[in-house]
Amino acid sequence: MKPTTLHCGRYRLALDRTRSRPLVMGILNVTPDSFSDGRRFDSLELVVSRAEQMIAEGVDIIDIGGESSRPGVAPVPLDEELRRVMPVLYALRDCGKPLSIDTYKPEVMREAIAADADMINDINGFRAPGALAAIAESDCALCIMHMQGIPQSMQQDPRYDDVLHDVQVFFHERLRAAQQAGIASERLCIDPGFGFGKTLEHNLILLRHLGQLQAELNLPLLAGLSRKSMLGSITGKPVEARLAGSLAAALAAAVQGAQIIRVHDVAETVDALNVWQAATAITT
Ligand code: 9MG
Repeated sequence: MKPTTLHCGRYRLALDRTRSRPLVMGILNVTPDSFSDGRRFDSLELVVSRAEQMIAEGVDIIDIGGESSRPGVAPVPLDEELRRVMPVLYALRDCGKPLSIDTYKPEVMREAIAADADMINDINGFRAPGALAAIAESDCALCIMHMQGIPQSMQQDPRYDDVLHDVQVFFHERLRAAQQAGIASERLCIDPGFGFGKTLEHNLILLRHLGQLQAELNLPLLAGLSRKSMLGSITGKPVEARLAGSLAAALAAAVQGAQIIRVHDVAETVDALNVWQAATAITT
């Protein structure tokens, strides 16, 4: 039996494929390269209006991130990440959609939860000392992502004995740690971390076996493939021309059982998933 609900802070998210399409998590970047002029006040207005647009387009969760995790990008200091993320979280607090914070820093997690964040999306799988303790007492959801290495160097010759097995072992260990920290399994979802310390072949093995991963761990599965370089490797297209590849990847993940899809292009992904859902819905 697949999990049918995710306990997500102020929300209970239905994940039942017989009733609804996979959920769409919209990416809301709050990094200087998201803006042309770098002015903070205008930036906040721009970010909030992008969030409003995503809501109008049917987004189910908004993922706010103040640090780029692209390969090779330098880390952002704690105070700068807080300066980027917290005003956006305050501004969107009552927007009616669950708010996820994309961070691996326990201090950001604590501040975000105090400001009503509903989910923490951690590319580091809550491995930083104090990360699980920072969120244990709250009722936010956790997205535990697999990453080999660190963003600065993770794409330099990633290797596995058996990528599927190694990722499964990672999740078993993280789930044990979460359980020991007193975190209920209803709050957890997992993500294989496409592109995070993985070659194209590793990514494709994981994508083809997502269903197996989901069945083995019996937790909601989140997949992030939107505009990623693996799609560029397959299509030969630059990042700004990867919409069709991103939609195909979203559908491939949905077919394999992903229940949450993290994307830049919300309207197009919602349409694609709605059509897929209508065409394949289990009605009995
Ligand atoms: C922050 N971030 C960038 N890519 C991601 C992915 O694939 N999954 C999750 N959970 N977060 C991501």
